[in-house]
Amino acid sequence: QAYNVAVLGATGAVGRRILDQLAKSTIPFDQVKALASARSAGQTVPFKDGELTVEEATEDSFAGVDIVLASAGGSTSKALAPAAVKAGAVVVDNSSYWRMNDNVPLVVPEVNSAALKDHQGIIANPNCSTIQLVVALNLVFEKFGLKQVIISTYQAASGAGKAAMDEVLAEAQARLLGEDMADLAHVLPVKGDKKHYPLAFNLLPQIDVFEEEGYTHEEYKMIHETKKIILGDKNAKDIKVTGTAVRVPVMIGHGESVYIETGDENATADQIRAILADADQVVLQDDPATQTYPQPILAEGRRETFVGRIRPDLENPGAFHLWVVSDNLLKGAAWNTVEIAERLVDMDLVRVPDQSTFA
Ligand code: A2P
Ligand code: 11C
Repeated sequence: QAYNVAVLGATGAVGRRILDQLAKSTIPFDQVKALASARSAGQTVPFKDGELTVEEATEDSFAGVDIVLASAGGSTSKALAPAAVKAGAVVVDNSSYWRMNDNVPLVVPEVNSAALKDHQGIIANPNCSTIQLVVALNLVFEKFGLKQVIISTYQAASGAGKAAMDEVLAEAQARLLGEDMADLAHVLPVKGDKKHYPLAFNLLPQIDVFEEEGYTHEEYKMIHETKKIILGDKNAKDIKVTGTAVRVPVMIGHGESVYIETGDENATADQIRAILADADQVVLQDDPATQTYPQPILAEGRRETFVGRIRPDLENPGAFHLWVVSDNLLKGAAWNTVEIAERLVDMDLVRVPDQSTFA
């Protein structure tokens, strides 16, 4: 069987990569539709050796479509995903809108593809910083248990979209020419927030808007999404998760410094290295003698998650530090979305159940 696929948000940084990953995937596709806002209707986007003409996404766009791969923002997914499901399509959504909904599995295939069995037509793709974290931690959790996880992120500008990337480059250029760069900040740290600061030659400890207790929305996403994915249907004790999310002047590839307390005081760094060396879609880059460790410029364009700097905490037995890097636009977004669709095909789950709450 071949599937008709629609990519919603096909003109965006992630949507273009979804088309590329779809072309390289094992999904047997027939027709592929590129959908975006009315602004882009009639434009073309590259696909395989040719191009697709972009159509405006409306509630009527999904007739005959089997799979929707969506990355068009939360409000678009809120409005259009139910319409797609009503038309009989299964939606894999990269926005944050559906992630914490009890009727929506939140999936990283290497970690919890079993959750796909309960889908009701909408499957959510987690936040990029969550995905690489759970890929690195899941097998450690299964072997030793996890009591606590503390994350500090070093997140690339591309997480905030193309306009943010362009802004950083313009700021860097101005600074190198000896000009004032403060006036060039219009997007970061958060497009809709009151103040904007340059990211070039700077660090911004704000990703997304501030919420209760002084945490940002990005920090809450990492906390809640990690618990939903890792704890999932397993009989695990609650894991304590917290973190600080920081934007750094890198274009592509998020870094994460991760502190974990396992449930086994005798666990060793060599055991953790051995687990990660065998893990699906993880690349171990961990050799201080040869200065080998993950770096964003080495991860760009790759589907895997890279882990290194694995070392025991010097005070707490069973606790470790890790450094985790992944391409936030690929494993953090486009590839994970397409990979979920691959699993749906492999598990024969490309269908909307009769009792769906969304249909
Ligand atoms: P468009 O290019 O027409 O605005 P990014 O996050 O890189 O900015 O990409 C966002 C994607 O979501 C783009 O493809 C964008 O299309 C699409 N999009 C934004 N708003 C809508 C909407 N109301 N309906 C459909 N697609 C939308
Ligand atoms: C960032 N993590 O780096 C964000 C981008 O919930 O899918 C992804 C937002 C999301 O700014």
